[in-house]
Amino acid sequence: MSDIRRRRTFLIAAGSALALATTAACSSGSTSPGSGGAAAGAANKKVRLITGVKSDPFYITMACAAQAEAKAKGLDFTADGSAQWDVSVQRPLIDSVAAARPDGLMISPVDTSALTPSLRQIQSAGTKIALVDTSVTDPSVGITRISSDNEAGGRVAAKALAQEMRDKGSVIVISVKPGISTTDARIKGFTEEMAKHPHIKVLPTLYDNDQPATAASQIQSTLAAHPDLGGVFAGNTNTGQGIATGLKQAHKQGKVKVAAFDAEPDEVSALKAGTLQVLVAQDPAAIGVQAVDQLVDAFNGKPAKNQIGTTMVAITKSNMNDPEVSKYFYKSSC
Ligand code: T6T
Repeated sequence: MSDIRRRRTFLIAAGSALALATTAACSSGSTSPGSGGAAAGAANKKVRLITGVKSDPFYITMACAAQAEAKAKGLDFTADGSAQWDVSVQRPLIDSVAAARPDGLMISPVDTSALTPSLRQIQSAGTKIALVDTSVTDPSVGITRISSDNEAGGRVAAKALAQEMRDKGSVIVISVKPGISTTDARIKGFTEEMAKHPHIKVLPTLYDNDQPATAASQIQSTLAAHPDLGGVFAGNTNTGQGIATGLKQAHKQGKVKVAAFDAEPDEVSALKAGTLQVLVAQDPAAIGVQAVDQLVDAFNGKPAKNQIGTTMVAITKSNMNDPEVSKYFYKSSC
């Protein structure tokens, strides 16, 4: 297969959203990501980032790129994040931002509705909100929503897993918790696509609360109850990590096929070892950069793009050493 064709086979264009993203970058008049300088309107504006989980390499990668872009655009930027995926942990961070009344807030809300009243209050006090990665159900919150096309990512995971499973056996989805816009969309896309494979039985979804140890024990109890288990879809990094651990503990690595979202270091190592078979990597850096640029446009009186879709990449052992692919591996530090 030619290089170009091979390259095309792993990029998952976020459909029209990706086209929109490209269009946005070109037509909104904003300087392209990474370029220096910003019109006077944005100079020294205060922008705060609150991520879903501070220690998560997906959000670390996003924050590093956003920090660099904010510096290049002359913004006063700081990043923070929850210690764990929990409304009661993220709410105090939001409250402290509300008190500081920054010019811009980039946030990955850990729930689609519980934090909306606080976000609406911040927005009505004049802070421009960019929703990055996760979002909220209320369409009035945020000048822009920037994320992967998570349903499409779930569909790709289902297609890849069905192929790995030779289109037969049982499969289970393990994810974080219900009520997260991104992982809910992945599950939707996955189960709708898997419904097209009549010889694959989809077991009830399990939730691990973003705890790898929980995912590890869940996969082992599933194996005990369903000896024909042939595949697993892991909804995010910690779940992918936990499933890899659980399969190794059960001596089933490589026998039970796994498609996992994201590409944090432990997932990449598990892919290399053959414990995971497919990673659906996102582009958290692009999400961070695009959010900074949309806020700069807004500070300069330009219209923001309501919805921006960023790229995802299907990574396997066979393409993971391609620099065009490995550039999507997440970082654990800047
Ligand atoms: O998968 C990402 C992110 O897109 C999702 O919203 C929450 O989990 C991650 O941060 C990975 O742990």
